[in-house]
Amino acid sequence: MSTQLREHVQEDGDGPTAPTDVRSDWTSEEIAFLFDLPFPELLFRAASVHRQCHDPSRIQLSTLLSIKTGGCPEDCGYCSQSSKADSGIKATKLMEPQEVLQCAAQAKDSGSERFCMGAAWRNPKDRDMPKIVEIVKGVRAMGMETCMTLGMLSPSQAEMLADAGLDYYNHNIDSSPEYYQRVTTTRTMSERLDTLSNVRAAGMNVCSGGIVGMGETREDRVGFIHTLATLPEHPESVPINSLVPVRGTVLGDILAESPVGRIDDIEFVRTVAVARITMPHSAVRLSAGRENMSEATHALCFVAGANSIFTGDKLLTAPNAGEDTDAKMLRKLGLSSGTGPCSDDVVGGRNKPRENVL
Ligand code: SAM
Ligand code: DTB
Ligand code: SF4
Repeated sequence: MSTQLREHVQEDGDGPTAPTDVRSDWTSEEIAFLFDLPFPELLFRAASVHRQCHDPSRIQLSTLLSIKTGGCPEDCGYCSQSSKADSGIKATKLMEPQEVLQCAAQAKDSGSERFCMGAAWRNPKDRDMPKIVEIVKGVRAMGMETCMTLGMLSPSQAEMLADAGLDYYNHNIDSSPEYYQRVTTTRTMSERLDTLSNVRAAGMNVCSGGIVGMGETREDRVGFIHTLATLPEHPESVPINSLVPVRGTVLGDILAESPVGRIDDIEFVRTVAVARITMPHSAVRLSAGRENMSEATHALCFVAGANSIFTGDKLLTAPNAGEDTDAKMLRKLGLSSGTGPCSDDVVGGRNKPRENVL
């Protein structure tokens, strides 16, 4: 191994207790090296980085709501909401602000800190923006952090959302650049990256991650993390979804026939650990796919540096673990909700959330 690589991945010497640098110059070789480490060593390094930057006993809780479901013109092979899928999801119109606020109030009562709203759009139309702005202002006025995922944004739409007070914008890169074009043909990775840079330029916090278990290779997972970890600024929030295979979607049908494409639990935990090491200050969120994940795998993910989950019985359209199950698990593991003070310094963005800063 080169001297440079040894230094960056801290193979020896001070190892994982060396000060945690934030780097945007990770090489694919370094990331592949981390993925290849003996599992206990990888976990130890990830856990060490985690406690330098975060309170390891705290898990941030977010809740999702689909504010406009189905009928999406994009052809993302994993998604039940694509109009190309035969998933039985009924297309709806954009919800009225009052209905959204009622759902947000319920989420707040259940202890959720952030309300994440998703729309099955390629991009919002300008005529949708006044309602979206009203929703952001309303949820924020309730004292919750706000996040939206509405598809691609123009610079002026990003400005509008930032002006309304939106704290986070979610826009996933989803996989490696190579695998992405096999999964979605109606848009490019470079368009995804343009939206991320519009969100950044508008001063909002960036939430961007992806999906594993779509039949991609280890090399694709390296490329996925490499793309995120070499962004000029790391996303404040990195959701790691495990594919929820939905019948009637291209990937759901393939994986139903050939479950070998499903991701192994240890490989999932490795992905979380490598995300933690390469993006030390980001919140790493266990997103879709927790419903069938064992408590033991959850526990390994939390050791590996995951520090956020989606709560509630439903994601956007797919089922989720559910509040009681999560509350029981967090209690059993001695973890509490919230993000605690030690990571207060990491979030930029002009709409810096008031309390539970990631
Ligand atoms: N239309 C917007 C977009 O594509 O950015 C927002 C909604 S989209 C449903 C948000 C994210 O959900 C996707 O980028 C993908 O990472 C995740 N997702 C969708 N379907 C999924 C599935 N079946 N399993 C796991 N993650 C999924
Ligand atoms: C993210 O990365 N995962 C969430 C959120 N961001 C919008 C969505 C998961 C969707 C899972 C499939 C569904 O519910 O339809
Ligand atoms: Fe549409 Fe988003 Fe689903 Fe793709 S992931 S089909 S853009 S809702």
